[in-house]
This record gives sequence, C-alpha cells and structure tokens, in this order.
Amino acid sequence: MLNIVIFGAPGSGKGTQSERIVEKYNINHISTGDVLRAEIKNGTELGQTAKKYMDQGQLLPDELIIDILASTLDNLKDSKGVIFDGFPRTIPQAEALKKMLAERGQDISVMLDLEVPEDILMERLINRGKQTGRADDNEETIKKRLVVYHSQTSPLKEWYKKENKYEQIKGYGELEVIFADICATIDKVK
Ligand code: B4P
Repeated sequence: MLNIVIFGAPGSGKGTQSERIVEKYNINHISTGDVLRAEIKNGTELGQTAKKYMDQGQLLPDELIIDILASTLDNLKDSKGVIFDGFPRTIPQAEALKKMLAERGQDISVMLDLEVPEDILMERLINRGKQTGRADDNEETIKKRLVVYHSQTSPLKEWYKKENKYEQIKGYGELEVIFADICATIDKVK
C-alpha cells in the first residue's frame, strides 16, 4: 500500500503534481480542496459552510474536515494506495490520519514537502485567479492563506520528521524536473 502525503504552501503545486503521481502509480487521489469546491458547486449545506472559511483564507474546523476525509476513505474500494493532497493541514488532522490508517493496518509511506519561495507562490496563485476566477485566489485572501499556512500547517514538517516520513522536494522550476525528483523519492519507499 502506497500512502503519500503531498504537502506545501498554497500554490506549491500539490494538485498539479498529484495528477501525475496518480497516473504513474495508479493510486487514488483525495484532495480536500477539490472535495470542498465540489460541495460548493453543488450548493450543499457543507458547501455553504466551507465557502465561508475558504473565502476568508481560513481552514475549516478540524472535526468537520476529518469527518469528510474518513468518509471519503471509507468509500475507496480495492485501493493500491492514496495520495492525500491538502490533508493534513494541522497537527490534529495528522494524528487523525495516522489513527485512521492504523485502524486499516496501514501507515503513511512518505510525506513530500514541496518547497517554493513566497514570491513565486503569490505569482502562481494570482495568475490562477485571473485564469480560473477561483474565489480564494486574490491577493488579499492569498496573503491570509499564507499566514494560516505558517502558523497552523508548517509545524507539520517537524511532526513528520519525528515520524521519519519527511522528504523535501524543490517545488519550483520545470514541472517535469519536479516530478522526476518526486518519483525518485517515492521509488525509495515503495
Ligand atoms: P487547496 O485546494 O488544497 O489549495 P492550494 O493549497 O491553494 O493548492 P495547490 O498547492 O494544490 O496548488 P496547485 O497545484 O493547484 O485548498 C483550498 C482551501 O480549502 C484552503 O485554503 C482551506 O480553506 C480549505 N481546505 C482544504 N483542505 C483543508 C484541510 N485539510 N483543513 C482545513 N481546510 C482545508 O498549483 C497552483 C498554481 O501553480 C496552478 O495554477 C499551477 O498550474 C501552478 N503551478 C504548479 N506547479 C508549477 C510549476 N512548477 N511552475 C509553474 N507553475 C506551477
């Protein structure tokens, strides 16, 4: 079972690289951001709640997102593994994920930290906002998301280092070069 956490600041390329990883390693992809955007699009109650947090650049409450993750995981059948994209984003989420996998006799294989300088992150997200109209990709909200990342999410690097799962990847430059580094790292733990 290949269970990967893909990690990094907003705009670091988690979603972009996850698509390639899924295709090459034939594992499932769980993107909490995509799940929430689908709920918003479908106008569900969960979507309405999620939108309030996302538009403010804030994280959803842990209990809510952990429940979503658990039910998404329960719905996977005959899985060869999962790439967790955008989850965990806090230490309680990481602890919950470890417990959920342990209950299934599994663990995380590796945590890939996509390291990208902040000026590049800003530029990428502002561009994406212009191209796609994504509501949280505007300068004011991006700045809030980066503050939240530094205070609530980046402590997970130390958490995964203690678990011996942490691998840093240079996340800027050519997409294919980044992907090759990722594959070399995954192949060591597979
Ligand atoms: P996410 O959808 O996870 O959004 P993200 O971190 O902004 O995106 P990502 O890193 O995947 O960037 P991408 O590959 O698209 O979360 C959105 C919101 O949902 C959060 O702010 C939060 O409110 C909520 N949420 C989600 N999960 C949660 C959780 N676990 N707990 C609580 N709340 C949660 O890349 C960005 C851009 O860069 C793209 O346009 C891409 O084309 C470009 N790009 C990528 N790699 C590049 C490269 N090498 N060179 C040039 N451009 C590149």
